[in-house]
Amino acid sequence: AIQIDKSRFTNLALEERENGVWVVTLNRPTKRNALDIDTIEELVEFFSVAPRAGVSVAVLAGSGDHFCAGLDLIEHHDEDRSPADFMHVCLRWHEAFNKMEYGGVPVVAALQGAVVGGGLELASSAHIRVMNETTYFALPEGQRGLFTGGGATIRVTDLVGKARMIDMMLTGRVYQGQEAVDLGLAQYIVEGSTLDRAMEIADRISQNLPLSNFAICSAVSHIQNMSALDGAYAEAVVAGVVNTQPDARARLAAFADKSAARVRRND
Ligand code: 1HE
Repeated sequence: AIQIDKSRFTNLALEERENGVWVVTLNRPTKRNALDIDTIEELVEFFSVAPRAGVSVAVLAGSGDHFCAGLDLIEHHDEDRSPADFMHVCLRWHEAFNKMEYGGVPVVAALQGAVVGGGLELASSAHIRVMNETTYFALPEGQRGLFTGGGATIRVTDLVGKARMIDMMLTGRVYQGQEAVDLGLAQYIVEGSTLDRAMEIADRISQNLPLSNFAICSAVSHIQNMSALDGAYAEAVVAGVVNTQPDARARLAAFADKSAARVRRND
């Protein structure tokens, strides 16, 4: 497997935990983890190699009280970018976020405080989002004279629907608490540490076979972009590979000999 050279990362703090779970922490708390171009490049690098480096699950976190304040507005102001410059910036964001969504490594985001603008674009590229009572979601681009450039038109619209997405962009509406879960912005709301719960979720996911996780965290997204006809075909091909993997034989045998856990309703 490829080795991840942690010394190449400064805006991201990388930590390897048990069972191939890696914690990837946005590490500019004094800037509320705003996404400058260096951070985006580090995300591209990490999520490009992670699928081949034995990363079973990536837990994405932000240091400090806020997950992520979105685009680094100071850098954007100082650089005084041309349209072409900023288009290329956005294409790097897409490179990073597409690697996350389609790369096959499950990404669990631990969210606290502001998850706004590009921070929401980043969070919406994760497969699972965990929030708590401090977490809030918004798209302040409209008020800043900006537009989303990191995939929100696609991913946030997928989560909340077109009408809510447009309302969030036009009015800067903030969603928080249980309502945010009900809308689909997060799947879990917890009291206290979102990182602790994200780690528990990651640990559970890491018990699955890697090829199953790869398929879940790449095929569902790819198939969503296909027609139903082509998607059904792709699903059959993926299932052909995954459902006959040699490592699955032991799990099937355990079911057959009744030693495997049964699926039961929650108590
Ligand atoms: C930043 C940024 C940033 C904070 N870029 N530096 N995003 C926004 O419009 C969100 C802008 N940020 C905020 O609304 C607030 O900063 C927060 C709610 C996130 C946090 O509030 P607070 O009171 O804890 O912090 P603060 O005092 O506002 O900021 C602390 C420092 O972080 C300060 O720097 P300092 O050097 O003066 O100490 C801020 O300048 C810095 N900071 N947010 C740069 N975003 C691909 S297109 C994507 C489009 C977008 O994402 S638009 C951006 C939307």
